[in-house]
Amino acid sequence: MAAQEEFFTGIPKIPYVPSAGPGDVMCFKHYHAEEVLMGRKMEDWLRFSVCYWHSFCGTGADPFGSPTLHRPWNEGTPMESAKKRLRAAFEFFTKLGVKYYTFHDRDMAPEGSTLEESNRNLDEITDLALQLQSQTGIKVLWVTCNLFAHQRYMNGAATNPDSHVLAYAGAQVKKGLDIAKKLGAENFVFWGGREGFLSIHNTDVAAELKHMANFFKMAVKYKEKIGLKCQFLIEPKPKEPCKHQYDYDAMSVIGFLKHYGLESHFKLNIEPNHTTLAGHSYEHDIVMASALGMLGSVDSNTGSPDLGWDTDQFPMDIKNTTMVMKTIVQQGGLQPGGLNFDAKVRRESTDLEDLFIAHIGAMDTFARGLRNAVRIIEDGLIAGMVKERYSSFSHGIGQKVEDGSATLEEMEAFIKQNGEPKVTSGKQEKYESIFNHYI
Ligand code: XUL
Ligand code: CO
Repeated sequence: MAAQEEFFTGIPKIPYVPSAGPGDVMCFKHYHAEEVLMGRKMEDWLRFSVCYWHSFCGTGADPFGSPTLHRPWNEGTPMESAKKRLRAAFEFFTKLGVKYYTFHDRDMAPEGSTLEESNRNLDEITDLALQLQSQTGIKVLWVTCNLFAHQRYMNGAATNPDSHVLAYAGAQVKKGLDIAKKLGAENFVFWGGREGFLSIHNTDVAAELKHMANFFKMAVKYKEKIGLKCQFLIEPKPKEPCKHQYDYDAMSVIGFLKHYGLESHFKLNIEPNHTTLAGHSYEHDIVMASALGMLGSVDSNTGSPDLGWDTDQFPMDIKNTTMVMKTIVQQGGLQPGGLNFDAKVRRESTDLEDLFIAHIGAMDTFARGLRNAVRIIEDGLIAGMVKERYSSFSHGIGQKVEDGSATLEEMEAFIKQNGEPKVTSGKQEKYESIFNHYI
């Protein structure tokens, strides 16, 4: 057999070199896959994943400018380049040492002129994906269906006012679930980019929400029918491309799921750049989803908080990753979810090696976050202070509130007996100073 074409020539498997200097950006200085922290390998805490759409389909085009990223795999017919892209992607995953990848159906294989043709394309390309997976041991973290790019979806997919369009989306998701089963995907994501509205005047919100819930119920039913054992995830985002998206943020999605009785079938895939677009702090939705037992996976990227749009940058802020990893370690990990780099190199970062530099930098940032989080948790100082802050709920009237047996009459009797509570400092700056000690 002829040797396969190499796309990232001159780049070896990325090594771990903790002593490397500041200018050495093609090695890990903090991420050491095999090292065990709190009883688990770093790679199992972090479960890194590379996304297909930005890293292998991204062109660098923006609304004001043409493509800047000219990749060697974009050659030949759409099907030929889909195969080259897949081989390039697996070379990249292997050299980077990342065990998971994510993709949309339409970035893996080109859309045909009919559903049947699109499905045939997907069958052919995923045959090759399956072969490359078994050769390398690389796995699918999640699959998703692109229900937003084609013009048929301009008024929504599951929330489209035309049931014909909704049916198309259903047919597409059916195939997406089959592909997820074929490739052994560990999760399946729904991101509702066009599930929302541009104008409230032409929108029946109650009908659309009900249709979306029924759409999810169909997906749950089909998943069970084919015996697909993966976690369903919804990815919140407040806006862009719609003016308002129904899956606004973690709490809106959890409320939606509970309202329609879907909460046991789904968890959340939180993307911090979406969280900041919703006006929250970076870690907000990760903390909220985790607190309610609904954090399933993370699209680990960042925005520029001074911009109002989704820039999908690689996460390079150690304070942010420390807060995220603290939450993840405290909930016992993300499995079967992971940290998926839904991030793109800037359109000005045009070298092929920039793809490596970006991922390595972000992986090291998360590795530092993990190391910091482990020290915070093992020291127990902050946890002890928080425990003390809530200690009044472990006995007496507080305990009755805790276990749900207290009444308002008891509250009144307690106050008549004990009078005004004393003022207790929240000690915010003390917590912030202690947190900074670990960074
Ligand atoms: C869009 C976004 C998507 C989803 C998958 O903002 O984050 O790439 O992650 O469709
Ligand atoms: Co995302």
